[in-house]
Amino acid sequence: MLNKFRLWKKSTTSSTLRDKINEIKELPVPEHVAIIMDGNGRWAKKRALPRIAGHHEGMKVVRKTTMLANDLGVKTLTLYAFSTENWKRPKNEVEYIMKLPAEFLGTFLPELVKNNVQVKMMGYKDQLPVHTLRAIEKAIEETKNNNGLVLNFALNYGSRAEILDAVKLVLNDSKNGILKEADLNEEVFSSYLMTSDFADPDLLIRTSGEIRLSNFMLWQLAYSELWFTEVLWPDFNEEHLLEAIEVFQKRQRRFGGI
Ligand code: V07
Repeated sequence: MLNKFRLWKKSTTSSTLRDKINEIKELPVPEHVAIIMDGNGRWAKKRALPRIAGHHEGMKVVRKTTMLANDLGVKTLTLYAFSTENWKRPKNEVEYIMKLPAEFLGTFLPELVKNNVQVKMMGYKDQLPVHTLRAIEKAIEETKNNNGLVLNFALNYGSRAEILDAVKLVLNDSKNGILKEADLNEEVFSSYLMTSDFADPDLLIRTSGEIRLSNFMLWQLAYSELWFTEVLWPDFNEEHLLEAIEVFQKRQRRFGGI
């Protein structure tokens, strides 16, 4: 009887998004999802649009992804919005991208507040334009007491620099007698990284068909499930996120079975 039911359920292809969400919620959902939002420029090029049009479209996908992750009960969503390498892009493109946090928050901050989302940021703040940093810090402040999804933007972030800086902090604490060599272990070292507030990602998603980490959370992704898709970030929708989480759940089940 149970098998029959399962068979019937499997062959039902017309299940709505809501059904799928509820199905996924029955199994453990990854607590921390990290996403490399790649393919915005290529999406624009395919449509003969300027690259900035792809970034703007990608921004809308950030909102939809955040809302679904929150709905699913994901605890932390880390989005790679800008790498330390991205400064090499044309000046006008960088200037445009740096206006996106303020535009995003100008439009969606009330919704984030209403949905109990907490905004955070990791990365090198010093090099960011003041208008960019001000907008983000206002959002961090206004959402600091929320206890739903943590929406963590990696902005001007690079993992090797992060690790190197952690080593320097460790050396300094060692010199000052705050940290003894014998007390340094993986957990303690982790606390010197920018991600000290977060658990390691359970699932990494990268869009746009590149099978690389590109200097993103190298230490933190040591044991994470990796999911790569050809879908370009502006085309990434609810179905795609659910698919990635479904695959994650299947892998976890197999792992648990052995
Ligand atoms: C950016 C849109 C998404 C695709 C990837 C590149 C372009 C949202 C933000 C953002 C950042 C901080 C914050 C609120 C929103 C953002 C950058 C680029 C730099 F508090 N999208 N988005 N920031 N893109």
